[in-house]
Amino acid sequence: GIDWKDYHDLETIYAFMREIRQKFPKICRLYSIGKSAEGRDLKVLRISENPREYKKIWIDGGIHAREWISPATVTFILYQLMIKWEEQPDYIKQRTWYIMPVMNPDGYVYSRKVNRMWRKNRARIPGSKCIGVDLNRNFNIGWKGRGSSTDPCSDIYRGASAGSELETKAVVNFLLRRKHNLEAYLTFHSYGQAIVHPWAYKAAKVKDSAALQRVGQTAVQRILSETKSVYKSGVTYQLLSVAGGGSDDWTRAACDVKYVYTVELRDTGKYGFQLPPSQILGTGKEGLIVVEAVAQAITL
Ligand code: 0X9
Ligand code: ZN
Repeated sequence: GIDWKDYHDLETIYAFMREIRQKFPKICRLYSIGKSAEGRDLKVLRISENPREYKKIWIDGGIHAREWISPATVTFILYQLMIKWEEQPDYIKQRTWYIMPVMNPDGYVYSRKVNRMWRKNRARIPGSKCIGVDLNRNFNIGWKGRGSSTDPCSDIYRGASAGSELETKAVVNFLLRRKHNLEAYLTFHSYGQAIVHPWAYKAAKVKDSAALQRVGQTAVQRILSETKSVYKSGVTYQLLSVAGGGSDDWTRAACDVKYVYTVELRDTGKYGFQLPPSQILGTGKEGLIVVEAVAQAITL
């Protein structure tokens, strides 16, 4: 079974999602929102006591295969929300949660079994010997812009066209059909310890930048006092770098979501993507702090 002492296989993560649904059948719904390039299910768990009314918060992880701490953190968040569901405050309970721990299951499996440093999905690229598209360069926003590559052998290959990938399409279609009341989009990556908000594809600030910065900074402060980790918050373009085709920018623009954050989890480079399992719990807490700060900021 699952725990947060170690990283787990895709199968263990998917079994955990099924277990949660079985334990809370009245409020959970498990979707397969499509198939990956290699035919794996793309799974999303919905948790809601009132899906018609409550505001929606989306959380995803595992866009990038080698960032193992991301699915580990998202499953930790899911577990923490559910173990004390009845005692949760209204800003947690009166929400509709969509949780997708692994957006790129093929890449995750490949990173675990073959190449630890794999980043992209595992789509075959016609006319190339190289494999894989960077899903976080494949969304239809600033897609032809800077920060991505047209070379299929590059780790930041943007794909043949915007939204070309099955994984991207599945998420895009799912979110577009649910954009009503969608208030937050949180996507977990590693590493760098940063909580960033749009835009990434251009220098301009998003119209709610002040509110986004305030909530991001609240999370930064709480993390500092609870785990002593130093995170930064700011605009992606400035704090990280320019890049088109990201899931965060796309959701902001296409679904009109206010609270959009990309969270770069631990660490700051000592272990990088190969974060020791002993740091999963602490990092998971940091992810949960971000989720709680955002949920709290949204009016009921
Ligand atoms: O470059 C990325 O996709 C993310 N960093 S990572 O090291 N995990 O690959 C940052 C994503 C920030 N958002 C966008 N670039 N849209
Ligand atoms: Zn990433």
